[in-house]
Amino acid sequence: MPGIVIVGAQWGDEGKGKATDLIGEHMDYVARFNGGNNAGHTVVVGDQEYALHLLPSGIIHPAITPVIGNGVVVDPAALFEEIDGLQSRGVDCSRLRISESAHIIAPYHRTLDKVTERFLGKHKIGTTGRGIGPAYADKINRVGIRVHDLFNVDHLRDKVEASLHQKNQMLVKLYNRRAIEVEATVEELAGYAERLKPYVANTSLMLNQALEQGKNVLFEGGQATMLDVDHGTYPFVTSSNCTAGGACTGTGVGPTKIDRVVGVAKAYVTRVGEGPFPTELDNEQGEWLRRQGHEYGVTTGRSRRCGWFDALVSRYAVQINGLTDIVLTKLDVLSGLETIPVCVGYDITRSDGSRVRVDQMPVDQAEFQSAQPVYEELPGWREDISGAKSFEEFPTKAKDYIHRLEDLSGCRISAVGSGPGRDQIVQIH
Ligand code: 2SA
Ligand code: GDP
Ligand code: MG
Repeated sequence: MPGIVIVGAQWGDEGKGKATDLIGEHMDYVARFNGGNNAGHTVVVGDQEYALHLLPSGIIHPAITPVIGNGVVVDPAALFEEIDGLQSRGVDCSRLRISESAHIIAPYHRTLDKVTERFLGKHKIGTTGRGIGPAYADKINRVGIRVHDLFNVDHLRDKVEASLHQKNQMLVKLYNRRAIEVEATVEELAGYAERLKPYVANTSLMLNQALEQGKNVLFEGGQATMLDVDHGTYPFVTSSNCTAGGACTGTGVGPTKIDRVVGVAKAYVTRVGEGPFPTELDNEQGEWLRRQGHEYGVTTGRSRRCGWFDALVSRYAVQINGLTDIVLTKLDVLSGLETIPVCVGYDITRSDGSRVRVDQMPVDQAEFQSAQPVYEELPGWREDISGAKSFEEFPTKAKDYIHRLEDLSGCRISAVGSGPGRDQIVQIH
């Protein structure tokens, strides 16, 4: 009864969509457990490229049941737009099941996301503007609206009133904006109910029963370890648990049902949005990585910040997620470099002003902000590896690079991406 979790091992966009699609081929269910339509997962099938946001990557496989778990925040407008887009390309979405307990992103969450970012000014997070943070804040504040609330209008009105009461006072008094109307919001949300209904299910029960019957379930993480609200570079994080533990709370499946945890890591590192990034290359080399790797946001189109592989980040991801395997993507992007720097330590400033060298992730964010990378230079390779079909076909220096990252991370690398295509991945173990 394999339950397999896939998580991002860095700051996102590592190629989780592709890894999920690959492993998902052998799965019966693919369940999203966190985030919402802030995610952008790319799946390339032949000459077709699919950009998925809220829908699980497994939706592309006709034999898989895609699931949106209770830990996800669902924007109904974005959901139907994505379903319509896929269906117009011949992808059947009727198998999708959505947890009745998942929280809803209401129009006011999107408004608040943008207003908050504007008011934060230089302290802004660089969010995707999809209303993710405000929707999760309401969940924690216990004034959220859940999927099943949409099916009873009186009940829904009550919830919307409770949710808007404090927000409207803030909008009017603090931000000098117009109050959000309860009735218009209720009308809009209730308007989605009929179309939503056939998709809604008790997904926790469904997944637990499936696992008991020996079916295979893949838990697909959105965003990544370093963006996790508890374990990431707080406050420059998203508002959900993107790490492996989130797979359990975000689907209602217990940890004893999880057999493997796969972390997806790029052969270098990227980040979008604000926040510290020790190996960032704010220079021509960073530009080169961005160009070679086509590093632009799938959801917002923003340029991704690029930098060298950071072994402290990957070691931390192994620890926080209990990774059993790493899938290393985009190794092809590094072809042609004379040498490749890999970060093996940080020089950080402690609160008393002293400078020390560390080889573990600092928890104190002021220390992390001060981190200067310490590099080990690994030899590069010239050959194009995009056509490699087996590990043996990789140049020796590429193999050495993989083995060194494996040693530094403390986890086996079980597959390596050699290009964006569905079959451009080489299995090692
Ligand atoms: P939010 O919108 O509240 O989740 O933003 C908070 C931080 O989380 C980051 N974040 C992401 N980082 C990488 N990829 C993401 N998905 C899209 C993609 C991003 C895009 O796949 O390319 O298109 O820009 C994603 N979603 C959230 C975000 O940048 C903030 O730092
Ligand atoms: P996700 O958010 O982790 O699913 O990743 P994204 O889809 O946002 O970004 C990863 C990008 O890298 C996509 O454009 C993928 O098509 C692409 N990609 C994935 N694996 C590889 C690889 O091994 N090599 C190359 N060149 N591109 C890859
Ligand atoms: Mg992405």
